Amino acid sequence: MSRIDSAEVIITSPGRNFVTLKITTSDGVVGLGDATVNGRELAVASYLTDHVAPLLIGRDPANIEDTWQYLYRGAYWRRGPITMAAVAAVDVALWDIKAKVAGLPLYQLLGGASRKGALAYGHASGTTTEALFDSVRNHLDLGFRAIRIQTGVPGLGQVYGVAGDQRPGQRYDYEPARRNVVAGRALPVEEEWDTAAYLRHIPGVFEAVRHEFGPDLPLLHDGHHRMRPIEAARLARDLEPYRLFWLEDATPGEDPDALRLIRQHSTTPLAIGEVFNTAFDYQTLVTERLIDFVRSAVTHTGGITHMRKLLDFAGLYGIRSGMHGPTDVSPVGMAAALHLDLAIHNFGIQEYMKHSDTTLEVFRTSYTFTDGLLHPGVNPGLGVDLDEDLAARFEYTPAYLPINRTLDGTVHDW
Ligand code: EZ4
Ligand code: CO
Repeated sequence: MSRIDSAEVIITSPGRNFVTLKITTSDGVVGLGDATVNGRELAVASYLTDHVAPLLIGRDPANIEDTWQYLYRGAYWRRGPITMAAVAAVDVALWDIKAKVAGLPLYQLLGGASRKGALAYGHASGTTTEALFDSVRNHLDLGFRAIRIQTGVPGLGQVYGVAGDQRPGQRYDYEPARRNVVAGRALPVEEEWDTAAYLRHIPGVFEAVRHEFGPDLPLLHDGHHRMRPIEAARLARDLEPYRLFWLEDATPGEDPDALRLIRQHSTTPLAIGEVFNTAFDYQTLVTERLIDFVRSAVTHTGGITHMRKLLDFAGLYGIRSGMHGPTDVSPVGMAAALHLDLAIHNFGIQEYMKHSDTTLEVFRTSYTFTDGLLHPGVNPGLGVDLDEDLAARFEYTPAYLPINRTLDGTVHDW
């Protein structure tokens, strides 16, 4: 029997922070798992190093389901983003090992390919409509066949999800977490937010985009959890003529009843779940058909083992996948998503923000993006190698997601 010999946590920051779990077996096989939780990286690193790695030594790496249940139930304190990212990292590393031992790309162990590649959507954004159009054209030139639309709002400064100083032709390079040091302390940036101004502005933006780019291009929009239920219902209704692929995170994730209210008023497809971490978070949303897409990331929702169950469950209700794929999911987490995307039947779309060149030097990936489709590649396992010497050169640097305040200074949902 093969044994787990070591489980090490590698923290690196090639432009942004990543936490990676590296499991090595007694046969010398190495598996990688992503454990990056944006802005809370050291919490999950400690969870793994102090409470999970010691438990793994000597276990059979082949028994993935058993290890998943052992960690999930054994913790007693079930669920939560830190716990589930830690469990996910172990799970993905063990799937990587199993597929390497089999000499197969991971998707083959998940049932093989159900499609040629995973339809990806890119993030177009602009502080003005003109800048947005330029960004959309840039994405079309890159081959994207589906595009998320975010814009600035008149009267507000920097808005979350919108790249700041974009120049024509420049690669979209928005990084949600920011390194902001005030008097020696890393603090979240504080941004202004006004929902009424946003609700007035967005329908016109979509009208302009449809006018410019036609009726066929799949368009998506992310509300970043910023609306109250009735505001979200209004926006979903106002956007109906523009036939969105989805409206994402219209309301805060912890309130599933809010989606029921949106549903009562609109046929705009709804997506939610990037801040969810178990299938239980989706139970009502799925059985009552309150959503159309599951936004979880493999990295944040218990790994391949748990995501597969969640997506099979959602598939019974006609609900499809739309996995989270921001730059804070590492290339290891992205590769895991792509293997699952390729294998499941109820795939919908995959979010794709290309990592920086520096990140891709540290994490060497075999996945490809061609003609709008992502493919995990055919290397055994996940198909990602980590250059540890290079990784060690990029030290952890605190970076946080912004805080939103309304014009009177109240902390706002987002
Ligand atoms: O806010 O990844 O759909 N994508 C997003 C992202 C998330 C960040 C949080 O870490 O909403 O930009
Ligand atoms: Co989102």
